[in-house]
Amino acid sequence: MSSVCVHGLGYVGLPTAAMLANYGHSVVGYDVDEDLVEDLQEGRITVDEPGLRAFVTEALNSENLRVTDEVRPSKYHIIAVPTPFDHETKTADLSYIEAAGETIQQHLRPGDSVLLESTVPPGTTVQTLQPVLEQSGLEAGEDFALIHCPETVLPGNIITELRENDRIIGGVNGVSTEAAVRLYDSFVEGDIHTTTDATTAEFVKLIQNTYRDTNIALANELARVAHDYDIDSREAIQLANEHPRVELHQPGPGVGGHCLPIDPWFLGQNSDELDLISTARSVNDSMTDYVIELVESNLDGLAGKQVAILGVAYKGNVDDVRNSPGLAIARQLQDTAAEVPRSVSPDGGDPTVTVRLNDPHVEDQTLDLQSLDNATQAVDAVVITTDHDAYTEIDAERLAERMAGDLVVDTKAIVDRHAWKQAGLDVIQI
Ligand code: SAJ
Repeated sequence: MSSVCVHGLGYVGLPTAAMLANYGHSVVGYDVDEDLVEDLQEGRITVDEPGLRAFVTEALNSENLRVTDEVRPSKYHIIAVPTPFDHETKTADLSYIEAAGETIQQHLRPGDSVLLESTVPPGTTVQTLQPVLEQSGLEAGEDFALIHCPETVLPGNIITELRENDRIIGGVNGVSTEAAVRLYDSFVEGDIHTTTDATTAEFVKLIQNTYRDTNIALANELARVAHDYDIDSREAIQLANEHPRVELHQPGPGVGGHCLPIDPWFLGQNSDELDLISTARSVNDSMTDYVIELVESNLDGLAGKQVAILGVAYKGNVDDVRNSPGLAIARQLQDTAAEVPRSVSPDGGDPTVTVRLNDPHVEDQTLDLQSLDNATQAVDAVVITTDHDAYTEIDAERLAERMAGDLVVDTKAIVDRHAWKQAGLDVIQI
């Protein structure tokens, strides 16, 4: 069993720290956010991730996990800090990684290992992190091990995936790779794949998310084409996927979260070759416009209309609103309405669109979230933007009675279209 210091206690670092602690390692969880440290020290775990609260509590109670605002010398340092992306310049902010490296180098000893788990542009481990760590006077690969080991956990299923997913381990040399394998082998039940090139490991992580983003873009484009032929895109995709070498993803209102909409751009940090990849990004980003066009054309204009958006989380059954398609649609609807000149609004009346938001998983004081009943009362249209399980249980007849209009745009195709039509609703699915 080893001593481990996990730097960054977010949605990857915290479960990783708890996992290692629950497998008997002596773990220090460190974060620069003093409020977060205090919350965790007092057992408050605020992330809405299935099973996480009990899992972290178990680790804290065992005393194998201690949360501190001080770094300790440790055999392993794992970095799981954010790498924010600037959409204007299309560059990643690596300052959190540099800061973590700066802290670690002050405690680094010969024989220690430093593992970077954060998602980064290719080359970051060697070009950005290594020089900072070597300020310690120690040499990467010689005196200490340096490894990129990308996290691959799916929000909503983190604890299971942390244990069961395969891992890619890319050390800067063989000795580094072996040191990391020893640690991950203690809890990973999936296969561990190794490469002795950290940059390859960084690249692999990015192309996994790029594959998914590009595949979803194809599904989104096909859904729009299918709509023009009056075909059910989901049925067509399901049938196409019966072929042993076809695996199309599902269309929707766009791609949200903090990985798929961003990671493909990391590939472009030092390459001009992103052609299909950037087009796929544009296709996915344009889905919010497409949803609005569907609402607008089926309501004969937006001016003066009331629209309920069901789902501001970026995907089903999570509470995370980062790059949420639902929120983007809500904001765009309001902006579109603001641009409608008064002269073209029907009867010269109020040109603004009233947008109401509902989400059973999200608690966000900055958003005016309403109960399902309030959000849908007297609206002209309902747009379902997130595949929360709760939305599959909506009573269509009660909804139809509450709404003023009858339009439902179900961007995730989660409701029973035929039953909802029988309840008097006009359901359009993407
Ligand atoms: N989505 C679709 N159609 C699909 C699947 C997803 O429109 O068929 C949308 C979702 O609704 C959501 C977005 O894509 O808005 C992203 O959701 P996701 O479930 O595909 O992925 P994330 O961002 O929650 O997690 C991804 C995962 N990557 C892969 O599956 C390759 C996860 O394993 C990574 O660990 C995570 O990114 C990460 O941290 O990089």
